Parts: sequence; structure tokens; C-alpha cells
Amino acid sequence: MGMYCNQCEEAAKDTACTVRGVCGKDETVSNLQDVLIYALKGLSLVAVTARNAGVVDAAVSRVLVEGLFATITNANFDKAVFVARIREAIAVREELKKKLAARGIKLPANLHDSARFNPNTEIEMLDAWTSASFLAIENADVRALRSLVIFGLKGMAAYVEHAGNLGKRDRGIVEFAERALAATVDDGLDAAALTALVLETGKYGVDAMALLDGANTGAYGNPEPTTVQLGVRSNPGILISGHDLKDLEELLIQTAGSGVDVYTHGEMLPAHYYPGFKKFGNFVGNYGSAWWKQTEEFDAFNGPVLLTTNCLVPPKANYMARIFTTGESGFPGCVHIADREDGGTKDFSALIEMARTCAPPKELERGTITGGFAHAAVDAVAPAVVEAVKNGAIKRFFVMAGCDGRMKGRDYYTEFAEALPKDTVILTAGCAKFRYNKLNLGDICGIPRVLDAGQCNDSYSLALTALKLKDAFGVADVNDLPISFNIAWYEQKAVIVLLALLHLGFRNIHLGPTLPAFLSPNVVTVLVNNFGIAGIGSVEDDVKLFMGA
Ligand code: FSO
Ligand code: SF4
Repeated sequence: MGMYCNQCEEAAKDTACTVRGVCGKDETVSNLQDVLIYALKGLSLVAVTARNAGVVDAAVSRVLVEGLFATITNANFDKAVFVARIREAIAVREELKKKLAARGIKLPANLHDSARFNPNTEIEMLDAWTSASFLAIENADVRALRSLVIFGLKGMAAYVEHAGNLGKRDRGIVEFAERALAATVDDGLDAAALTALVLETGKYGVDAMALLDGANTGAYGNPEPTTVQLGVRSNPGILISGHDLKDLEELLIQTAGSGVDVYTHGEMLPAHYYPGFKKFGNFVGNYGSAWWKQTEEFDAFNGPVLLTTNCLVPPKANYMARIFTTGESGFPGCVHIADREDGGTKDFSALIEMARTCAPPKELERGTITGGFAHAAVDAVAPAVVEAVKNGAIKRFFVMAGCDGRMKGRDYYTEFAEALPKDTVILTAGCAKFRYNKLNLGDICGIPRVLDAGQCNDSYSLALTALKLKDAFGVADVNDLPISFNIAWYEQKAVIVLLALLHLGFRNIHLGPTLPAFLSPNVVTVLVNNFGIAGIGSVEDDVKLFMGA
């Protein structure tokens, strides 16, 4: 059968995974994910017609958002989940068709196959893969532009789902997702129209990140500068990873007073910066580092581990029984904690019971790290920052947001951070920070040289910070500020962050460690010529380049 996936930075040979994913995804899961996206395109086609006729079904947006999110790199490795989601997408599509028929509204006679195919068994679904695969799109530029839109939508869906879990929704974003997915099967759209759609995806990416920022800060307060413990205590613990703050809140409420401590891993670290979580005495600190270190770190933790989203690395046998998934994450053989009912909560009692039987976590390190410099906190220190720039104490800011990954080439980011002149400040967000947030790079007049805004979605905060600096310095164009962008990417949330930054007018963004394999040479040329997108070189050359030496 074979597979074809190139949605992340670790695509095999910088081209595509065609036999098995570097991430561990097998061909069946990969191809079912493609077929699910195909089913969502067909659902979107029907939904756009229905919406134009005033017929709206709430199930459509839920199925779209959950389905897009579930196919993100390292989220879900369980083929049964994808078989069920394909069936559900088709069932919702057919229900919508019935509603249209009842109103006498006709769909086009030449309706695209994605809105007509109707597989039921796994084998029938896999038979549809040839039509569903990106390989079915012959024109390399069209394939690249459609990939940019679809991968951007996947990242956007993750942020929309987290916001939705906190009760915040935006109809405009979901309507756009429907329209954009439907457009990716419209062979009448040329490269110019698809490029416009890519840029429009960035606009809705900004909206999605703003929605999630409002949801997180509305529920848990504005992140504030915080010192986070890296050591361990003698109680048994639960380790929580991923990005979903609602899951964390419910876990903390359910573990309070239980004698079980809670630690964060990876992208959950920034939860410590929110005032809303500081009242929990058993919320101890952060354990370990970025997602790709989890095989050693989860083993050493000794207690149960909750994955609320990606990035999940296929668990090793020695700790697999302690891995629990929830939300869109999943792995066959791991216990999946069911979604909350409307108005209800998730039930984490199985983790708490298991934790009580486990040894406390093994200490990996001691000390602290500091973060919490999201937009409100930066507002508070803005006068000091502006003064430091004006008096020459700070020469340049480096936005080094994004993702970490396991490939050797990512040592570049540690070495780059170390090589930067001492009068520069790093603005970071996302798991990319673990490459340099324990380096002890010092401070400038009390301003830490690494300012961590939070998770990857908090790149929005970094953009707001830059836009505020633009006002403070009275420059007309944000690109005239002493700010350089050297961003590390890995999966599809980074794609939507990049498109959002382009929409906000940021230019000359350097992207590494490699440029996306899903881009065609022509699309790379457009990005280079119109937006100044560039790759990375050697640390020495890049520091000179950025510092204008
Ligand atoms: Fe990292 Fe994974 Fe947050 Fe991504 S844990 S790589 S961009 O999922 O989402 O930064
Ligand atoms: Fe390969 Fe990345 Fe796709 Fe996994 S998600 S199959 S590593 S390209």
C-alpha cells in the first residue's frame, strides 16, 4: 500500500515518509488520517452549500475541529479512532444532505468524490486512500499550497479545540475552515487564488490564537513572571504533558489533598505562570524537558503520565502501562480518559489510584527556571525595556519561538543562543525553549535574557509584544524594530503560527532547521521573494547576519 506524509519537519530524507513515519506512525494510521481529511473536505463542501442556504448543523464544526486536530503529528496513533471519525464525518455529511433535500436544495450534479464516497469498513476506507492522498494532486505547486492551507488548519483546529474546552468559540473561524477545506478540492483555483487562501488562513490563525489567549487568561489570569522548581518531592506524582489547561485544572482539583503531587512536562510547563494554578499546593514544578526526551523521562518519573495532546512518542514497554491519553491524543493499548459531558468533568481517578501505588519520581535535576513573560507581563516592564534599548543596553531582540525536535541539527539553537552577544534578549514560546532555557544566560538591567511567553500558541503574545514595541518606538513598520526572527518548527501548529506572523506583517523570518518538505521550489521562491522567508546557516554566519556585522 505505501504511505505519503510530509507534514512535519522530520519527514524522511527531507521529502516524505513513505514506508513508516519517523514519528512512529504506521502506514495504516497515516493513510486513514489522509482519508479522514478527505472525508472532512467532502463534509465541508456540503456544509458550505448548507450554510449558504441557512442550514447549520453544530455537529459539523465539532467533527471538523476534532478530526483536523487528531491528525496532527504525534497526537493519535490509534487506527480505531480514525475509522470511527471517518464514519462519523460521513454520517454527519449524509445527515446534512437529507436536511438540504427536505428543503428542496440541490447539490451540484458533479459533486466531488470526497462528498460522495461512502466506505464503511477499514479496508474500504484504505481503498479510498489513492484518491485521498496528497500524491493524487499532480501539480507540485497546487499540492504545496493546498498543503500549507490544510496543515495550517490542523494547527488552527488545535487552538480552537483548547479554547472550546474553556467555553470560548468563534463561528467565523470554523466557517473559514469549512470554506478553506472545500476550496482544497476545487480544481478551478489556480496558484494565485490558493496563495490568497494561504494568507487568509494566517488571518484566521491570528483570530484562533487570540481566542485561545482570551480563553486561557480569562479562566486562569494573566501569566506572570514565575520561578518554577525543577526538583522533586517524596510524594508519588502524576506527570501531565501536552497543551490543554482545562485538563490540568480538573486534574489539580481531583488530586488536591490526595497526597499525590502533579508535575508538568514539555508544553505544560507554562501552566505554572498562570495565577489560577498557583493555589494548588500539590502543583510542584516541571519534570524533564521537551517532548522528544519523554522515553527516558517518563520511565524515570515512576508514576502515571497524562498526555492531553501531542507530542506523544510511541511508549516503550517498560512504562506503557503508565501512559494515559485524553482529548485528541491516543495510542493503542493505553487507557484513554473519556471526554467530559456537557457541564461535567473528566474522571482522572484511575491515574490517582495508580499514582498511589507508584514510587516517587526519580530526581533528574535541581534548581529553577523562570518564565511567564506573556503580553501583560511584558506590558508591565515595557518602559524598562524601551529605556534599555534607547540607552544601548539591549541591542536586539531575537524571537526564537517554535518547536523542539530530536534531530541532531537542532543543537544549532542551543549554540545560537549561547553565541548571541550579551546585549541581546531572546523572546521565546513553545517547546523550542528547552534548547536554551536552562543555560543561565543572565539578565540585562534585571530583564532576563530569555523571556518565555508560554506555549507555542503564546507566539501570539510575542507578536503583540513586538507590535507594542513598534508603538513605543514610534516606528511605522514592525520590521524596522531591532527584532530578528529565528524560528524552529516541527509540526502543524508551527505552520499556523508562521502564517499568522506573515498576516501580522512580520517579514524576514528565518525558519529551521530545514524548510518544510511539503513546499515546492516555486512556492519557496514566492515565500522568499514576497516575505523574506529564509532558512538557517551556520551559527557563526547567522549571528553575524542578524547583528548586521
Ligand atoms: Fe511542541 Fe509538540 Fe507546542 Fe508542537 S510539544 S512540537 S508546535 O506539538 O505544539 O510546541
Ligand atoms: Fe513522517 Fe512527520 Fe508525517 Fe510522521 S508526521 S509520518 S514523521 S512527515
